[in-house]
Amino acid sequence: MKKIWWKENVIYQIYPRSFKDSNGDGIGDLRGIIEKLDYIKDLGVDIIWLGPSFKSPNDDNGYDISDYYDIMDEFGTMADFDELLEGLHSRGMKLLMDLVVNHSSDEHNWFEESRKSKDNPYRDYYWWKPPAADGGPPNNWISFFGGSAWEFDELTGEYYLHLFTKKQPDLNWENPKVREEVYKLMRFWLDKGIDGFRMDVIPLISKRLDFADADISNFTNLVATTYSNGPRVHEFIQEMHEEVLQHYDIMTVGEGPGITKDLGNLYVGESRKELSMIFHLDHMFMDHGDKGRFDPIPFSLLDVKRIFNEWDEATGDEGWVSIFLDNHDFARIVSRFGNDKEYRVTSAKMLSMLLLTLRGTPCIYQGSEIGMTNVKFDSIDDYRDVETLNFYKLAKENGGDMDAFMNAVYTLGRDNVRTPMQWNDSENAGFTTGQPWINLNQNYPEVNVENAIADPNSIFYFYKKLLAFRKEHSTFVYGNYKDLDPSHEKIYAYRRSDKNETFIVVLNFSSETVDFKLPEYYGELELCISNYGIIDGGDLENIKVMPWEGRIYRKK
Ligand code: TEU
Ligand code: CA
Repeated sequence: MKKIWWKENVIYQIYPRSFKDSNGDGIGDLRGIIEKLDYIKDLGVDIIWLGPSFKSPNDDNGYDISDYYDIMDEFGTMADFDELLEGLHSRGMKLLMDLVVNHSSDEHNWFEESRKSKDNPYRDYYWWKPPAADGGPPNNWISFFGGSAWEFDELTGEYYLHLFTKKQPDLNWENPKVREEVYKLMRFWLDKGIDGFRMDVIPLISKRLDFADADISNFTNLVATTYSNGPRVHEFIQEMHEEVLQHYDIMTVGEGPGITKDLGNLYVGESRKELSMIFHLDHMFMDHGDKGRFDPIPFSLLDVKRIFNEWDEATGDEGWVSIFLDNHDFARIVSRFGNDKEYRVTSAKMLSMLLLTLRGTPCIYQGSEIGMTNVKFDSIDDYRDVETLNFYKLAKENGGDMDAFMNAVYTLGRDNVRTPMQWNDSENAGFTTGQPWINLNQNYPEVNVENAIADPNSIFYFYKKLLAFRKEHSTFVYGNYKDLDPSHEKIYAYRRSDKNETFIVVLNFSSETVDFKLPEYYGELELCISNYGIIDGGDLENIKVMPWEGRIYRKK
């Protein structure tokens, strides 16, 4: 297995719109991030993944780009960007930018040209199809954000494809001119000195050219079988590697909706010359029912363990993944996997032990380090996420159970992770002096950075300690992984070991005290870390694992 910096580092994801507002317009911006660089550095992370900050009408909060060569007005200027990059590099940190090239904004000049006429030179930058015989959309594909994946355009009497909102037309990667445009914009940012890209929905860029109707009965399967892993996806990414990626000392992480574990190493295998790693999403989609996110189904710890075990097995030494438990698209880590009520602090700390000791490059989402939780706004009018609002409208139109729908929004909606970062207990948690673009979580007087820094037992200092511990022991990076009790319904116990050291991690995912006995006895063990403090020593015969307790033992 190759040893390299992006396997050893830890990523911290910033959603710029919600991180820190520096000019009082209620919207986070790059200068706000610059103000907080010392805070980020002090936590002990290495790489910042910066959410899309290019010019955008913000139909999908920056994932709809209208100019790839300039900074979004709300976020500041190119000079601000250059100062942010310099501020990170001078602190020994790196910057990943968010490459969103499966689609652009409909306000990009490429699309404005493309829609003008059928023979416009930009027509084939996108996917245009005539109406079906019945005058309707060319096929039955549905958007991630509800409704048809096709939008009719009067002027030329054809439909265009958009797997996301109708303001996010899919780019046609079959067109070599499109690919050249993408490589050119990638070089522009890489030549400014950025350290790599997070690649938005990269497995979707190659379309199945028959555009045949698909089985749309289960959305997760539809993504895996019809939208993702298309016939030329590896050819395109290998060409990108050949044309751009191989010429820079950078890392790339592909967001992989639809990439199943058997296909993972085709994207990240060392010999593949494609991507450094991927975010697989199986543990994010596991509670999505047939109709997707707002049709939730229960999940258990056994599901989580099975997914991580199968992915670790499939990735092996040939590939690499990034480990994450939340991001700007999925519910808060402590609310979804922990207990954000009476065990918020304890379970948030326990979850950080999972996030930072599994095999892969960990990615911490802003606010996880202070235990920020899901939110429940009073009215749908308080919600901002286009996905939530689109599906709300559809549910209403179809006479859906709106209480059930709102419960799904409270547990799985994306605005849960987009409420402003909570800096202190002043108005708007110190995020803005203006009217925030989205309401805050009202627990900010208690849950905020200032309180965390003042409290030696805070989640923040636990993350900081764990990050340092991980840096001291390369076994957590390069060591192998083995689940020690896959069938246990409350305990997640695994081993990380290599020729240097052996660590045993024991995590209790329940509110009960659990009597636990390690199936494979390891003799003398030293208890290095527990979120309950160091309460006992090595004998693992019948330990009592407290509610939401996490323990890391080291073999003496
Ligand atoms: O997300 C696409 C994706 O597959 C999942 O994150 C999820 O399906 C999505 O949130 C819809 O439920 C990426 C970005 O992370 C997301 O913020 C964008 O909305 C989307 O692509 C389109 O660019
Ligand atoms: Ca601002």
